Amino acid sequence: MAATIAICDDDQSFVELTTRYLVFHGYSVWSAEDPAGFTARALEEPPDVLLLDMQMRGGGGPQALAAIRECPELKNLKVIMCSGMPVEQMALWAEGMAGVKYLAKPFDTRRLGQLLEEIVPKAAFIAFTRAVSPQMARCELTHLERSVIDVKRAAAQHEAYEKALSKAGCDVRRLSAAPDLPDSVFVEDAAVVFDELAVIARPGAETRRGEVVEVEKALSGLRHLEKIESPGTLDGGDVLVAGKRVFAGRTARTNDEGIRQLGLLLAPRGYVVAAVPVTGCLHLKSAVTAFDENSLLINSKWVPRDAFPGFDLLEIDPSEPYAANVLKLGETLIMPSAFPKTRARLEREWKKPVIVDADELAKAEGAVTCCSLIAARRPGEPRAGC
Ligand code: CIR
Repeated sequence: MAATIAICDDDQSFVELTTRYLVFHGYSVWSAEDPAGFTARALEEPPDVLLLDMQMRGGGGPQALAAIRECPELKNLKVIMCSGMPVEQMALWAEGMAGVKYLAKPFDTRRLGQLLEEIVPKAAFIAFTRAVSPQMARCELTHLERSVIDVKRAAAQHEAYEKALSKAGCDVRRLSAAPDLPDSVFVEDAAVVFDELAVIARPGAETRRGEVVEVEKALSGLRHLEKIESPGTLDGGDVLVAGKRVFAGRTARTNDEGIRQLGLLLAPRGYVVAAVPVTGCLHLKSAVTAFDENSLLINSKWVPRDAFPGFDLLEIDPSEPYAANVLKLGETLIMPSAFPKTRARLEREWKKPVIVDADELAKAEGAVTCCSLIAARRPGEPRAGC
């Protein structure tokens, strides 16, 4: 989750400008105009960092800092003191106080950004997610028989999955829910995010086209956007990115025109797109995903091995055809609990994956990559499996 920054300052225009900057950079922010107001709220809603003004009408920052250090719940709080005074003078005021940094006003907001990065390093990835729709039972199904979906159980599994994403280093951002769109939890299909741009998909299933609107809004502040246009269709779940090599599944959802447009959008940025035939499953990434930059987990009954020259290919256990969908984030590999035999193979060949229950979501033909849309926070962050 995003780090929370509290601002304690009685200068409203400073608070407004700084809040705008911080929110734009993905922080949660709240403010108080005096130390008493700050302490009361901080006990309810502890921040990660306090931006504390030195000279407020109702009492100075140094006294406030001393009071915070005496409060057991807040004594370890990281503080950035700010004032119109020179930094050296501020440092004298708070001499000997651990966990305090200084910023002289007016300050360059980028300097504030750098200080915050040092104090609370941001997550390496942003993971967009979306709540399970109460209408999930009406989801699209292609290769599975319809079975009763326990929406509450699916939602609980989805929440646990979001926690696993956080633990893996993601800043998890839930998009506003779309209760009328049964498949909206599967955000992966609405876009593909690269370091240089994001491509807004045009889902092959008409019932899913409305899902892209909110995803496009969310990505617009983060990346340059391009779009797959009619008559092209493309689902994000059909696009496997491994460095500059991009594989696009030719499926019932993604057509040749969609793949052609993707290739044209990516070529100027140095990516090479290869079309891959897929049979027997919904998306390319139902059949193959990456468990490290050079290694793919594959079900070669659904996708040919020779489509991936130069990669090490690990076969799933044949008794677990749906096991090839795993989500790699930095050093973490997330995998569903339903595939113990393939998991044992992965543990032998790679290392222990993080296991989540996803069987209720799987009844809607979804798997672990489908429930999030991952964007590297810093370009170049290794994220095989996207
Ligand atoms: C669909 O058929 O579109 C949904 N019920 C499942 C989508 C799963 N998404 C994915 O594999 N990327």
